[in-house]
Amino acid sequence: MKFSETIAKMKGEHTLLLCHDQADSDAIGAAYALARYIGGDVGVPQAVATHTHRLIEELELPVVIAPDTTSYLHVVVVDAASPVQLRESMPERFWFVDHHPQNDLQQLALGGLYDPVSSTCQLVYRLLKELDAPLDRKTGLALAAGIMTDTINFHKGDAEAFRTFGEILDTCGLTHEEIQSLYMADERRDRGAICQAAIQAERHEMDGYHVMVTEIGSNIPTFAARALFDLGADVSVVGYARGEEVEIRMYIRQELSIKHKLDAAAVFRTVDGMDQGIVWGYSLFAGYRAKGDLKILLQNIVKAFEKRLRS
Ligand SMILES: [Mn+2]
Repeated sequence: MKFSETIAKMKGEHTLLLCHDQADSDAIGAAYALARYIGGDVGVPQAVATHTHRLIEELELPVVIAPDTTSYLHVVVVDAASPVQLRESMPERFWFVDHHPQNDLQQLALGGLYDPVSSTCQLVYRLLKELDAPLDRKTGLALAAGIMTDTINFHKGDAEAFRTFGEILDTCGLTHEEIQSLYMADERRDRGAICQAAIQAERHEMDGYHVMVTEIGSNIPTFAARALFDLGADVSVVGYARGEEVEIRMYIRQELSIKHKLDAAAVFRTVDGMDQGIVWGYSLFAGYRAKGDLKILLQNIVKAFEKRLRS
């Protein structure tokens, strides 16, 4: 049976659309669109990512924190690649939709849709199209937002991602600017913090590549890392510390990642001192969260790149 038919059967039944922890827009967008069609709840294990708050507000979406997965007839996990990302909310029986290059959930799932494309949202769009489901404005906004996030604002992406984004704009009467405005740090204070982080950034040149490292005073390291990346960094690393809590985000340019066989998440896992926290991400982006000393961790990240790019 096609997974779209499975989805169709869930319609009207008590269903949970479960995102990975620190759900990003691709997860929330996919979950929202499916929830809208099926009529279910959207949940996350602990929290959603800061950059997704605006989208959630726009969608007026109630997100269930730490949902009781056993109380649902069906659980569909979206945009998650491994059980670790589901924490205590790891369901016993679940379906899944995902696009990550590696996925350790699929062998545990009842079934689902797996295709290592650019975003989960484009897979959900495929499903809804197969079902001839109507695409309202909010569903379009949700899916387009997810595609924008996972293509890193169209810095990368397969043909389907671009095509789907265009189709959504067309069908739902949306504009690129409307989707983009969900991600602009529209608070003047946040933009100031990003500018300040950029000014203070250290730039290391290694094998002709620009490795930029900085700290930011607001808890928006992902935005800042993306801003440095857009500025021209081949590797952008931004850390944020509040007391002992440390957040670090990193983007790596694809060309560099291929040339030096670098996987952002794998790099983080091997940096000195970073075994203490949680690492997530994939080849071109990684996130890190833990208690620790930010300055030392950032120095160790630089050292890790020195070792890899200069050898
Ligand atoms: Mn994704």
